[in-house]
Amino acid sequence: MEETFFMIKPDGVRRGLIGKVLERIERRGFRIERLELRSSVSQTLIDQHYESLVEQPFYPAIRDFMMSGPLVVGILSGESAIASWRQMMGATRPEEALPGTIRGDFAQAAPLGQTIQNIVHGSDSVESAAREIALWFEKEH
Ligand SMILES: Nc1nc2c(ncn2[C@@H]2O[C@H](COP(=O)(O)OP(=O)(O)OP(=O)(O)O)[C@@H](O)[C@H]2O)c(=O)[nH]1
Ligand SMILES: [Mg+2]
Repeated sequence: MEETFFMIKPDGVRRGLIGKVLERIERRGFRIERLELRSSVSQTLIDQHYESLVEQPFYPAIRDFMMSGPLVVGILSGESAIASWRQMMGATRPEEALPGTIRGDFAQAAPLGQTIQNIVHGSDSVESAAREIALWFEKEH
């Protein structure tokens, strides 16, 4: 059994997709270990979450987007949960995400110069899952 951290980003919440995303998670057979709506998150928390991207030129737009509204965070468990959830999310860029994936079914390519809005997040390795679970669920905010 493996645990992964997942998120429904502000675009997913804004568009009323919480139920549809959770329905897919349950249908696939993951166990939802934790689930919380966070109505606002600090810049520090987002910067820590995306610590590997903070230096990128496109990062400020991502930070603004992630702080633009409520988001849902949670922990899933299951066999190969990290890779399975990434598969269900689809590719980072909506125009590359296959139909059948969450991003491929619900997200559109960002207009030129605008931040990618891709509805969901999932940890990309065992190390990042442990780091993100600790960051979002085991620290004071
Ligand atoms: N503009 C721009 N944004 C990017 C680029 N690469 C990544 N991003 C944004 O940064 C976020 C994090 O990038 P990654 O961690 O590489 O992608 P990901 O794991 O599929 O997405 P997350 O679930 O958000 O972590 C993405 O969701 C995008 O919004 C890029 O080359 N250009
Ligand atoms: Mg990532």
